[in-house]
Amino acid sequence: MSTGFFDGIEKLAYEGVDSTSDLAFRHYNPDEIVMGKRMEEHLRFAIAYWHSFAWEGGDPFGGQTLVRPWHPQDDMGRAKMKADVAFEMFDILNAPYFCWHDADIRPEQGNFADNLSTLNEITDYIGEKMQATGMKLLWGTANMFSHMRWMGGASTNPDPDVFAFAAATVKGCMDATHKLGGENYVLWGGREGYETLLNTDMGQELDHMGRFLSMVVDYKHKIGFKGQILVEPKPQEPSKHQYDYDAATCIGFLRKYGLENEVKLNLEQGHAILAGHSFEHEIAVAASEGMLGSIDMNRNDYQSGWDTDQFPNNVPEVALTYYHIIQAGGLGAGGTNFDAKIRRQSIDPIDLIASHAGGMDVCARGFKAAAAMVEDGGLQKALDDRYAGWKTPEAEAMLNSDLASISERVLSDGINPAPRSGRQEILENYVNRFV
Ligand code: XLS
Ligand code: NI
Ligand code: NI
Repeated sequence: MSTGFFDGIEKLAYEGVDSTSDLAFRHYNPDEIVMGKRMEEHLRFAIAYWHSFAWEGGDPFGGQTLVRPWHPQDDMGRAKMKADVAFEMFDILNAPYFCWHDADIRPEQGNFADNLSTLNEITDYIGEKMQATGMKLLWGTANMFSHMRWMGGASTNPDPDVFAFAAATVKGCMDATHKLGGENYVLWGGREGYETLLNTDMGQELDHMGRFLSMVVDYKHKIGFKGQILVEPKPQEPSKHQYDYDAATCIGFLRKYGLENEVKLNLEQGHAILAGHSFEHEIAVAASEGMLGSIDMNRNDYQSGWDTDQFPNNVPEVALTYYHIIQAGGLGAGGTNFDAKIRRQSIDPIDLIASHAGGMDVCARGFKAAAAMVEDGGLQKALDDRYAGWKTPEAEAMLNSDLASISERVLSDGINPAPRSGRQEILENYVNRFV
């Protein structure tokens, strides 16, 4: 029985590029075969529960603007209604996956035992809905940043009782994710960092965070969870400085604590921008280490400098993102999670649907452009050409040589490198042919 929340909105269909409907796909056609596989299986779209169903429209200067029948979110009955509406939206959008934090799906109880029992109850309820619909869980995670108990950090909190509460919380969320067949478990540390070094022992906090993550990995093996464990880099916001600053920082952290073969990265477009990188930079860093796990797709406002979590709207940027993902072997067990929210003035149910439909279309269009570039091979050819010198026996041998021998060879052969064009503009023009 429908909740009626989306009354008047039909399940979206692929109508092709000429469609003028606000509620149709022009580019996302799940069954279309691209590079030998259905588009749905390449993109693995997921809907983030928090932005669409838990966020009430507040910003740092004002409170709630979104008025929903499942508000106030402090009651189990209304949490179930929220789940009913969420599954109606998943169906309308024809999205195969979703993601949650514990705090998105169950009401906060103020103590661990009740938080756990409500989480178990609501995930049983959600599990039945997954069974009935075929909907899948891309990842679960714990919200260890909103409630005041986390204000000084979760695993990095100076208070060991908060560390304990965090460990118990993550155990409960991992159990629930495992129960629902989740394909990944994510840790993003919004409060794992500091507001001021004046009150922070960074070395001790990093050691605690490393130990905590090792316990997460141990527990994954203990319960036989087959999904990936992912950490999500972000440089700041809400903390002034977050320890999981960017992909390179996270990789260094994982290596330091011996977790590089156990944990991969969930990379987010807006977080890359906050860290002063492009999204493809972060993907290339992770891919070069074999640590690309999944992506959170969104965009930031380039003028405001905040993590605005808007829906992606820039096909050329998205095309380069997927180009690097395809080059890295695809998303694997990861997916494209819309960690994106409507604006606080977008108060109607239709805004929730149109925003996701547009985001899915932008991704599909960028993905198809990326696939066409990969199939054409122009960028790869230019790359092969640029590095061709390294295929010669002398060049290969040099990497196992030493400075003195190399110096002798430079003198005896009179080596004097000839400058070569980097061809950047030609390559940019090339990309523009596809996007
Ligand atoms: C916040 C993060 C968050 C994570 C999950 O900026 O993106 O939404 O994806 O905790
Ligand atoms: Ni984010
Ligand atoms: Ni995210």
